[in-house]
Amino acid sequence: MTKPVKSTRKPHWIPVVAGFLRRGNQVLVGQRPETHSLAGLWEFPGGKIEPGESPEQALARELREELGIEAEIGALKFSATHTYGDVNILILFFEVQFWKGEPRAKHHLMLEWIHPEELGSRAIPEANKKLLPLILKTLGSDWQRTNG
Ligand code: DGT
Repeated sequence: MTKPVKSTRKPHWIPVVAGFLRRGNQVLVGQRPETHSLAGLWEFPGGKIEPGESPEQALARELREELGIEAEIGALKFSATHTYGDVNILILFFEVQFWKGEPRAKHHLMLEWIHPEELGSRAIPEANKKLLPLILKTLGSDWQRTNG
């Protein structure tokens, strides 16, 4: 009988949330600050879930801290896993359709509203590159439903 191979280290999973904020047919992206990992890359606003928070609470907090808005967190669109060296992330992407206030770059180097197709030519996190077809499909089909 073969025994299952035991790993000496437990995988370390970091739960992360990110939001798709839309304006017309554009989506909001922010450029990661110099002081953080993946500096300069364009990401969807969000961050790590803190202990005791639900994913929605975490995303609402991150959007308050990063953009200065009070947001109503919508539907979970999809989740994915990604490994950066010895760090594993589980990332949940939510739709965010309603918020109070105008997003300001309180954390990012800058914010931009872009057409989703533009994501393909931007420097974005590896995790999102892998997910690009799914991201485009999600944003594309939503817009068709909302706009037309
Ligand atoms: P901190 O304060 O340094 O713990 O940072 P947080 O809580 O703002 O979290 P952050 O942004 O450093 O961690 C999010 C992780 O998820 C990071 O490894 C980058 C990765 N990630 C991949 N795609 C995205 C995305 O679209 N948005 C965000 N926010 N993070 C992403």
